[in-house]
Amino acid sequence: MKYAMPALAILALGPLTACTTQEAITTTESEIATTTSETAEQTDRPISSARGHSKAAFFDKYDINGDGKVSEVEFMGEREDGYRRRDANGDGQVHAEEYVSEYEVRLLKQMEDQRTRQIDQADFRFTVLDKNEDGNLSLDEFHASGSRMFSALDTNEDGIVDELDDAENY
Ligand SMILES: [Ca+2]
Ligand SMILES: [Ca+2]
Ligand SMILES: [Ca+2]
Repeated sequence: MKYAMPALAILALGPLTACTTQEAITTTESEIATTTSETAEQTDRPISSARGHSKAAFFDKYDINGDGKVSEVEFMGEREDGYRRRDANGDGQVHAEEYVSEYEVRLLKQMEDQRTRQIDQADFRFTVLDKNEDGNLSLDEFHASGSRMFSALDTNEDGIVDELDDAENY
C-alpha cells in the first residue's frame, strides 16, 4: 500500500524532498541558461517557461480578453506593451541598457519568488516532520521520515535498495 502514500507523507520524506528541491533549483538554473541563449525573438516570453508550463504562461500573458484564444492583435499588442515597458526613459527607443535591465528586474523577481517558495516548502516540511509539534526535530522523528523513504525505495522489501527495486523517485 505504500504507493498510495498521501501527499503529506511523501513530503515528509526528508532527504528525498531535499533532493527534489535541489532538482527544482537546478531546473531553474537551466531555465535561466536556456533563456539566456534564446534568440532575441524568444526573450520576450515569461522567464519561467518550464516545459509544460510554457503554454499556460503564453495564454496567461497574451490572451488579454481571456477567451482561450490569442489573436495576432492581442499578441502584437502585448509585445508592444513590452517594448514600451523596456523604454525606461520614454524616448521611443530601447537601448541596450534598457533591454538588459528590464530582463534583470524580471530575473531578480523570479529568483525572489523561487526563494520564497522554497523557504515556505522547507517550513512546511518541518511541520510534517515534527510529529509531536514541539518545534524540535528529534532524531526519532528524523529517522521515522528516513524509514518511510527507505521503504518507498526498497519496493521488494528485502532491506536493500538495488537494481531489483523499481522505485521511480529517488
Ligand atoms: Ca529608451
Ligand atoms: Ca518534535
Ligand atoms: Ca530491495
